[in-house]
Amino acid sequence: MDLSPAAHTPLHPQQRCGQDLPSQRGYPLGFYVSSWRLGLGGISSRGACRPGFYKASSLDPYCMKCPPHSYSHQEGSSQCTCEKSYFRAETDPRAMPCTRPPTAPENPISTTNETSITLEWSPPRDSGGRNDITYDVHCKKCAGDPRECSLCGSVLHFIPRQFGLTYTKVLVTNLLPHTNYTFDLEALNGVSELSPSPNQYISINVTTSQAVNVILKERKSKDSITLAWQGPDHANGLIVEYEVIYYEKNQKDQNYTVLKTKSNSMTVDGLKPGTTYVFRVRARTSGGHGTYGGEIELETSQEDMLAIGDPNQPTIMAVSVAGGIVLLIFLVTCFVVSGRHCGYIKAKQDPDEEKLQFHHGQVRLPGSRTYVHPHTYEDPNQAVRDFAKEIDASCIRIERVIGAGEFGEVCSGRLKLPGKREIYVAIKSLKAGYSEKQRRDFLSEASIMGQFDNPNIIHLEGVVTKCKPVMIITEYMENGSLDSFLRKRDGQFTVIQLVGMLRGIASGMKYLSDMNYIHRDLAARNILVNSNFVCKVSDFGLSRVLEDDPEAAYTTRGGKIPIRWTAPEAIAYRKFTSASDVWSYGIVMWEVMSYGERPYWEMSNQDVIKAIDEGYRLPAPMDCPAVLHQLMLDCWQKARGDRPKFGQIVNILDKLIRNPSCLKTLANDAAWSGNSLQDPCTPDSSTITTVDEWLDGIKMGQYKENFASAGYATLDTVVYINSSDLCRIGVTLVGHQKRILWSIQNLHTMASQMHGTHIQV
Ligand code: ACK
Repeated sequence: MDLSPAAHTPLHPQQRCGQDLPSQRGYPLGFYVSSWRLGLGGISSRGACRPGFYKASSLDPYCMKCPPHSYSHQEGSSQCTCEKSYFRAETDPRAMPCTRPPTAPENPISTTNETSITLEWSPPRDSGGRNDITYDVHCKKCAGDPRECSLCGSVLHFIPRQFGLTYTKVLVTNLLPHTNYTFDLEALNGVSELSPSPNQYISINVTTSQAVNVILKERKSKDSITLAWQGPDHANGLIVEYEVIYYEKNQKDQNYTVLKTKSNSMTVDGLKPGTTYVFRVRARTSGGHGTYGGEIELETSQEDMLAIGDPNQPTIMAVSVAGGIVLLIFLVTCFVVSGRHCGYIKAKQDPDEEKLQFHHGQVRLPGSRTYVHPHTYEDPNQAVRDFAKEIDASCIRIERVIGAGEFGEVCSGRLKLPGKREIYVAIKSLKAGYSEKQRRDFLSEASIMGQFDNPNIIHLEGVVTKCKPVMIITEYMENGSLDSFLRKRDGQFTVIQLVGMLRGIASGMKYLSDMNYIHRDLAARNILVNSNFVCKVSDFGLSRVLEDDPEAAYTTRGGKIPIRWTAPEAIAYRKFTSASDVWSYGIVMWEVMSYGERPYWEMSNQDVIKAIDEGYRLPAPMDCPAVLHQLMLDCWQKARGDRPKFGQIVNILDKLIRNPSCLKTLANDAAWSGNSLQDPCTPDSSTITTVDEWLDGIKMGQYKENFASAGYATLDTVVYINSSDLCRIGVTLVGHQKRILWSIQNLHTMASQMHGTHIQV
């Protein structure tokens, strides 16, 4: 069998079935084609053009048929009038069809970086018949209540510009910290201003984070440093406390300390003389934690002395004394209220491994950890109290059931806390008749989730434990879990949008690994997607890997593990680390790039384990950029030390987003390597003899009749099919087209590699 490369050209991401790609800017392809020229056929007995025809100039020899979406009712018309809702721009030739404004841009996605945001979107579904689309971005700023929104004014910077954008991406900088913004993305074309209807737009809501940036003053002695700082300019609520993190320069990985205070100053003592320390401060308001401000490096003095050149010494002394007292009261209160569990304690998942360190009345963190395993608490209810806010059940309105979890139903609803605006939430409830252990395990998810504060980690609103049913309330993610979301939208995103989603997940995982939290069940089904297509890592229950995940299977050692997503060392001897999470992340990348395909398809778990052990890895999904497949392969390095860290993955993806040209080379362009698993979409070519068998083999049997009636009777004819042929045959879904074209390509490759090195699925 021979297959010319042109025979299976992939679809352009924006191309829809039966729709040609645009040609000349502004005008639809072929509008000038002479099919509208009808010669004498359009001339009446009196020599004038008949209705439905026109002649632009009396010198023209022919009458022209009115172009699409226009008409002429009278004889002798010199031009045709546009139908209702269609228009002709001043510069449009009369022979050009009338066009209309575009629909709204689609699939908006935002990436927030403190006070700057990148917005990206897909072109409108309907361009209105034109090819001169531009985009305008309008911005509103809302202080909590949507009724209090105002225009953003000219303080924001839009790069490359705010109006008349020709690309589907813009960077917005200079945003206020911790503020809600709404960006309306509007698509326009050459006739938008002629239409009386408002332009169609789509909104993206984003919230910037809040940083404490400025450390105003400092005072140093040989073993202490006093800091004072200014709170964020625009906090999103009352400041509850500040958190100061510090460590010896270059020693962050060994040891750092987190302290809390309600004051705007703090004296940190017990420091080494003549040593440089790095400090960062963040605020916590009723709305949650802000981001840490920039790093400040300060060196303790060799001798006891006050900072030179500080004109505010008396003030700072007073502030520091006040701060010290507040801090002391705060710490004492914590000890009284929480027993041994004050502030942050070590973040290890094995409760026995390390002991807490107390030092100078502070809680010291061995290593760079802040995650606290609920098992480190003698009383797990205390962990819930420490990390999750108790919500009064009367503030919650349950609206509908959206799914089922191990412990009970998952519902959507609304939460209205006093003094706050109503928000949509997801509500997980614990079904009646639970045991104490089930209650503890159920609530452990809240104790874990409540410690995280990151835009790519699902946010805990609080818990209801004082009445039944016991509930966990989280932010609502409109698009549900990532795997089903992608399956529903097969082929609908640009590669950059997919990379944006992957970047979000990697960033959430970096945050978790920085906190020394190991997820163990990272998979697309455990990622949730909101209305802006922001992906957030979820599913933090203690027992979930064992019980809740339908993918988890028992291993020979008795553990229950989601085999297809899990690194070999974790399957073999339960070595779960951030590096094993990286392996799972590689599988998530594959799931995303294949729009929710099942990893290793229908292979059995045993075959997957064997294939991986023999060195086989998943091949690149259809249309997957080569760099992304390479990154997946890196995540699947056998030696876990050779896998990239999440921080490196975020950096790589950031670079790709900044330089999309790196994504142009597709992995499928290269010949199959011996390191690939055979595509299950391509059945064993030696056993296929008919088109029907082939279609059944790739689960596209529903198109048998379409192929037959289009005259594709033998496999030889099938191999020349391209995407336009598929449209004509009646295969209109992009996902199905991709599957068929990919299979054709692989049929061809298989034929030339028959009896080759691939393992049989
Ligand atoms: O794919 P889904 O719609 O997304 O179905 C599952 C179901 O509940 C059972 O887990 C959905 N789900 C879970 N948490 C949330 C959430 N925070 N927001 C929206 N849907 C959620 C999940």
